Amino acid sequence: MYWNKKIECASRQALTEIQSERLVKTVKRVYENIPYYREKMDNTGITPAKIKSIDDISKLPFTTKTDLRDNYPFGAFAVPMNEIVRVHASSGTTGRPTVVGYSKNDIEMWSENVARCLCMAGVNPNDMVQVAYGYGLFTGGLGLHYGTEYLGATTIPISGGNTKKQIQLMRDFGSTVICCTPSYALYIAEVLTEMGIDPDSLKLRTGILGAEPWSENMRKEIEQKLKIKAIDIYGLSEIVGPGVSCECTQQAGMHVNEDHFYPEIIDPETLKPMPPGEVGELVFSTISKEGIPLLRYRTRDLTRLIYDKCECGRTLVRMEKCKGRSDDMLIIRGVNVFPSQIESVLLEMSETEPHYLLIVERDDNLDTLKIQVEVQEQFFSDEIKELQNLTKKIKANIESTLGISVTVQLVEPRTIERTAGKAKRVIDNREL
Ligand code: DLL
Repeated sequence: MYWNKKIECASRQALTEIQSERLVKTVKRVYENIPYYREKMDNTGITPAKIKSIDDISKLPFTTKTDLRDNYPFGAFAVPMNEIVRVHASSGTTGRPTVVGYSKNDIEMWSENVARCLCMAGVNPNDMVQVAYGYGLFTGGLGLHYGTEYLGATTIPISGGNTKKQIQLMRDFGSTVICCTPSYALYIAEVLTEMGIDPDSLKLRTGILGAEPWSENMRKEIEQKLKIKAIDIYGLSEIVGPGVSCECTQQAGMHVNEDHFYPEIIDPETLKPMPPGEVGELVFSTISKEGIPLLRYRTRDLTRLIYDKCECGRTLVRMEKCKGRSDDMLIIRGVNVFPSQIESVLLEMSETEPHYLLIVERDDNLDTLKIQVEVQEQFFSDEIKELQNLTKKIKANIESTLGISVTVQLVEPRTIERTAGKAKRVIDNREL
């Protein structure tokens, strides 16, 4: 087992002391080594001497993805390139990728944090872990890989895709843990059914699932279909990759490794800190990283922090399952819509599959939302009347949740594209 009890069960005061000491050092380091931070701080009149403890954090300027893009590729690194042993990058949907660099110590720190996460999730050195996140510039594959090795479990570095092979190895090697996106986990379940394999015949018992938002209903579906405990793991490449936070076996919020990644919740409009326990945008400061330290990085992810002690004994603050991203939030005719709300409705209905696509258009200055929904095989009937009734029912359920009118289009089972990585749920054709 890899449980760093000294840190993970530390008192709030002990954690605050570690955070303060590390923040002060980080601020000094970025000021001295990263020109854009020095400029940012000089512009706002903040000197490292003004940051004496973690309580001073709100005096510091925010960092955004644009800052990293402006310093593409290596301008945000705080150490010379000969100390960088690895780079990763996130592609993003537009523009230049965001590049991150790791020193040897960063890789060690990252591996330890992922190992902590796996341990929280109940994974142990006897486990056979199938890492089905993509390997490469994406942090998912290598991040989980280093973590499972650090923990001492057996690692199967299969990467994403080739689902039949995934299933074959799962059977032959007796994989007990699968690491992949939640949408890919569902796809694996679908292929298992197609292949006529009973999930009970597999040894799989845990899924370490993350890299995209997923609802509680989606968790239930995955747990039932794969007969596993589905654990939520969170992270972002800018901060380190997977391993920033993870659920323990209580599945009641993700413990943040806050001795390395200090979380804050802000109001995305006013940028002011939110009162404790309220939902807002998650902001992280890395307080131990060498390669690319980031201060107050705006994640755009929406969640809240829970400071109560967890049943598992860990005192590390928990973040609730992400509600979505502020930039994924669609504003349709003035109403905020999150794809996860629609996902939840579809999962509550027995006739539909959690595979859907939202298509947003603007006709004559009016936004329209069309939702393509996959119908379950047994409900996909040739009877037009039945399909019409089902369409009406889905439409009514979604409209009562969102409070806006939508168009629902039923599509045949397995027609919405499956991916081995992050699912694409929205096509926004509006020209804004
Ligand atoms: O997705 C790192 C990762 C890999 C996390 C594997 C977990 C497992 P990026 O590609 O940089 O990094 O994307 C980061 O993905 O800001 C969130 O919007 C979203 N995200 C990641 N984990 C979760 C999660 C990886 N558990 C962005 N729930 C983040 C909801 C998540 N959203």
